[in-house]
Amino acid sequence: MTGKRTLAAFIAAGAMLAPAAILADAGHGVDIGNPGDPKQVARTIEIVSGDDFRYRPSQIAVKRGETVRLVVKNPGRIDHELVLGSMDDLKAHAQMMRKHPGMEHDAPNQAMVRPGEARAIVWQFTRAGTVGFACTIPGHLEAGMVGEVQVRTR
Ligand SMILES: [Cu+2]
Repeated sequence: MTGKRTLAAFIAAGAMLAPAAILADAGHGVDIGNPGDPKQVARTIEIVSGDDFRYRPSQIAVKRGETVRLVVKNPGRIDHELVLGSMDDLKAHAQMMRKHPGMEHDAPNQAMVRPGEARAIVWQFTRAGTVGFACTIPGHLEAGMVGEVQVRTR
């Protein structure tokens, strides 16, 4: 299980590794795509993060190979984020965040949005299937703050 392996690697390494290096590993076991070239963006999709621990929309569809700009907006009063990854890796990430609350991190597959902010992820989805996304701030994923990108071949 990739999620378990990621978590185990983190525990083995302790907090010595730069968080970005660990988090950049999210999605390694499952091919979720790769950071996109902003010049290749075909579409912009807005996703609103709600203080009710829901994304709107929580289900989006893209074409395989498509590069999209996901703009994550936070109109609420508490911090949120959106991390792209396999569900296993997202759950492992959330578990790590519970152990290390307040950990600052940044990687191309995630956007942290404070109240009133909007931030973009430019991503190319290269494999048909499902890519998950979640808010890994402690308690949020567990409350249902998850969504899915359906990557279609046509
Ligand atoms: Cu959240």
